[in-house]
Amino acid sequence: MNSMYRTAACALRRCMPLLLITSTAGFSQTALAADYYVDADNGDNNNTGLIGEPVQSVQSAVSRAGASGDTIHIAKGHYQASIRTNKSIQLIGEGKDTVVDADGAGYAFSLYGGSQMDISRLVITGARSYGIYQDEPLTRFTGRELRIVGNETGLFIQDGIIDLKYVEISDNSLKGIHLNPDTDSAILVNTTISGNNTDNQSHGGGIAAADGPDITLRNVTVTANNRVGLSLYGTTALLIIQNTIVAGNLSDNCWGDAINNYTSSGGNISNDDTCGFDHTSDQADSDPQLSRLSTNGSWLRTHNLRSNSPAIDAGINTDCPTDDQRGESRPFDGDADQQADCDSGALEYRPDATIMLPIRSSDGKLAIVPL
Ligand SMILES: [Ca+2]
Ligand SMILES: [Ca+2]
Repeated sequence: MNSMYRTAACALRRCMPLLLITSTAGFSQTALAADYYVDADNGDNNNTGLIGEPVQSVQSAVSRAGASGDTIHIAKGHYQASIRTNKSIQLIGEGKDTVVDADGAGYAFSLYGGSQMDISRLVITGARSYGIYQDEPLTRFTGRELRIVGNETGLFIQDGIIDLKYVEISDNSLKGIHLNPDTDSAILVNTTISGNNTDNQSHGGGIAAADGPDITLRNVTVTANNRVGLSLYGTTALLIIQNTIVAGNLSDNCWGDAINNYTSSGGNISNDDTCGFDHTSDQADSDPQLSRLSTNGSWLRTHNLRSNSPAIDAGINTDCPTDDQRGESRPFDGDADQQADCDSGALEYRPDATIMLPIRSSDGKLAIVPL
């Protein structure tokens, strides 16, 4: 009987190689999975791709990787790429300056046939159709710390599971995420879906799902999408929706018959009544007072909450993530009532530092006082 254990996975800002342990009929062997390196400026595709000998293209490193368990480290740089792979590997970039640009090709990444694909710390852009296309069969795609921006559709999922955390999906010209019926589940945490459907196409928007997928949204912000925020229809099931803002989308925030077929987990806010937010802690018809999409201290853009936002300390603390999309800790006492409660949405509000002013008092001494 064979078994494979993943002993370490990519965590926020820190990723570890995989350790594979294979046991066969009483015999066992242990091997470190390989690490490959890509550097647009200093790499050469004639290199081995091992440490100290980076290749130049992402595709070259993917070609060198084994079928399962290897990790590809992508240095800062601009990479023109359209990669189709069925390998179960990890790709790790270096944040805002590691850009994978499909440059008008149909996709930046097309994933199929693997059991697990992890991509983190990249900007994915420039796809004529899909930033990430998850074909069938793929068991699971995990995305962490990604900007998926400037494609036609950010993610188009045909099958399997997508698991997204700390992800910005913005300014795609048609949709943020499309989930086809064979999609098993979509799990989104600390993720912002904003400003999609820049071309104002009739069926665009934030998230669209048809007949089948089970969806979990926890501390997600869906706003400013041109037309519908959440389009859910048929047998799509919204398993969990908690501490999520669906507001300020061009037409209805939510649409589709599946919207009427779920139980809210609470802490949600919408500025209309189309989402069926009926938990006692939900706020329908309530403007969450979002600021514009901005970095807010992270390279992954978010919508900050204005100081009068009803989303501040309005979330459910059960299963509140321990940090927000920026990596700032949660929950934080944003309304200064000595009770730290989770906020709704992808960002945990922190009041601006109090501005202090020096003044000279009547006796001539300097004092520092709040503005
Ligand atoms: Ca809070
Ligand atoms: Ca509080």
